[in-house]
Amino acid sequence: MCCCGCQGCFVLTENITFSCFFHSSLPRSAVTVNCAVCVFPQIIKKKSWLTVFVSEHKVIIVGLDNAGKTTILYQFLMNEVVHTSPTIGSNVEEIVVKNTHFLMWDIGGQESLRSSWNTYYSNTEFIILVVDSTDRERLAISKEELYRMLAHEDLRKAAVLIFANKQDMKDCMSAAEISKYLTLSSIKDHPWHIQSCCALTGEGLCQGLEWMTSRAGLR
Ligand code: G3D
Ligand code: MG
Repeated sequence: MCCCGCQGCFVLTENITFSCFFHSSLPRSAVTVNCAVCVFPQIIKKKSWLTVFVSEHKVIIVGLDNAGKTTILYQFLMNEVVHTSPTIGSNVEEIVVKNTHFLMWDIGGQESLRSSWNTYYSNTEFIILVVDSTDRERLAISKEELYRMLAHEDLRKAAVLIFANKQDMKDCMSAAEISKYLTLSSIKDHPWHIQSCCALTGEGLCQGLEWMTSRAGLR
């Protein structure tokens, strides 16, 4: 179903949401999918007079598949764990923290989707990189993706929050270990912060959001 209630545009698999290019700068609470026919009525309906004057900070949530990106997004939004399926395309939600509005794009992390991450980069102020702290084998790939993003012109001014997720799991790597492996201390041209967390309980997520909120205030 389209986000304006229109039924006829797309057939969606349960738990998979799509986001529409036209709505990238619009605040919303829950997004399913938009069709061309519905775009303009939707703009009028969703963009209330109040929110026209509120500046919004665009955030992309990236990381390999299964890292916990979608779980984190919905913990932010609802403070509860939602059942997730691999994200095809993206989910987008508006999160408001202390009057700071973040428009968060959770982007699918499967290998086949990573080459299209750059289509989301324009106007991004924050990158949230989610790392599965138990996934030692693929940490090198996360590192490669991180440095590829940091070198991208459209992300020149972006700040990076790294979530070392799944800290509840036995034998997980600590945030310090991940930081060392990712050589975060060598990053001088982007503000960064690493935060250990558990998306299932929400532990550590607020601290990450607080860091982002404090940085958003500096812009
Ligand atoms: P993704 O969006 O990065 O691909 P998801 O990842 O949010 O879909 O999460 C992938 C799986 O990891 C889900 O399990 C989810 O419940 C689990 N997960 C996410 N965060 C944590 C965490 O902090 N700790 C633990 N133990 N598991 C977590 P399923 O079983 O549904 O595939
Ligand atoms: Mg996902």
